[in-house]
Amino acid sequence: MTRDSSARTAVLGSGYYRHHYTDMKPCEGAWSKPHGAAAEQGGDGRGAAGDPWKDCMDTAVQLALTAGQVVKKALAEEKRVSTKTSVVDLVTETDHYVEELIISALREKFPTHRFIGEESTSAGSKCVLTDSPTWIIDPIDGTCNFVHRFPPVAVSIGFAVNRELEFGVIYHCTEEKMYTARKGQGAFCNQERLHVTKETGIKSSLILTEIGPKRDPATLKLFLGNMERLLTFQAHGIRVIGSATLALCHIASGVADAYYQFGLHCWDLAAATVIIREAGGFLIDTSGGPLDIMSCRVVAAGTMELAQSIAQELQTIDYGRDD
Ligand code: LIP
Repeated sequence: MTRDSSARTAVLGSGYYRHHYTDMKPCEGAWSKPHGAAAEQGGDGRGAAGDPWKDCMDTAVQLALTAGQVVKKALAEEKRVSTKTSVVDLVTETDHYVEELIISALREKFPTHRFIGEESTSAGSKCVLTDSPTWIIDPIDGTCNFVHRFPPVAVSIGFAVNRELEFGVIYHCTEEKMYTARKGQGAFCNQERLHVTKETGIKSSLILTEIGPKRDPATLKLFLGNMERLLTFQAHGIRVIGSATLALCHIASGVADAYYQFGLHCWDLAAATVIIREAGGFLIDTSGGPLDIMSCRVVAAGTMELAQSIAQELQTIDYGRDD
């Protein structure tokens, strides 16, 4: 991987899109230019005219796209892999490079804003949400997938002000899908409006989850026990795709009914929370109480009934808190 700053310039200096790798196709697509009625009403999930955070959201979409192309290119390349909290909690130089690319570009454009990034937090930066405008970034969600070249890999950028999530952007790097949502303006994937399912019962629902980085026998027993209880209720199936953000986007898209996990982080949740809520869905704590994005646990579903039913069946796996 070559380090240079043209990617950042491509986002900040050039208006829409000057790409940095000569062999990459121009950064245009259905999602890059709002069109038709969606554009007039600002209903493209990207903030209406006069929206104080529209420029921030447009910049987030451009950065997710540029970062996504860096990730897609690196997917096929040799990778230097190291571990973090456990032998299965992986990180590569591309995770660091992409996070630096995104945060340095945002810091230059929005010098007073705050940043929470997965890799800078792992390196010791504070992971605290304040009232200040704050960007919550996962440079590569699904790093284990990325290392194995397994397709579900995403870039996730969330934005909060006064501790309230305002918008979310998630880019599926291999399927070139841009998921966006602005609070109060709906959720979209490449301009297609998203809607959750109306499934209310565990029976006949399709559920997604993730294993999390802890693999000690006690944790695995709790994890498998949770799955077993939900399958005993005749859930149609449980899927593990290795990316929390893309699994949550599947709930927002209505291609699955619910998701639960212990061991994810605020950077996995921030953007996806806005996208699911704007698609008509619900996110709660695994205890059944309100969502806390710093709690390392979540249940998300198309209906509150299903979310609560799943929460009742879950035994807690403790991962502490991010903050
Ligand atoms: C991953 C999440 C996954 C979780 C992993 C890890 P990363 O994020 O997508 O749901 O099980 O432990 O947190 O590390 O690839 O950004």
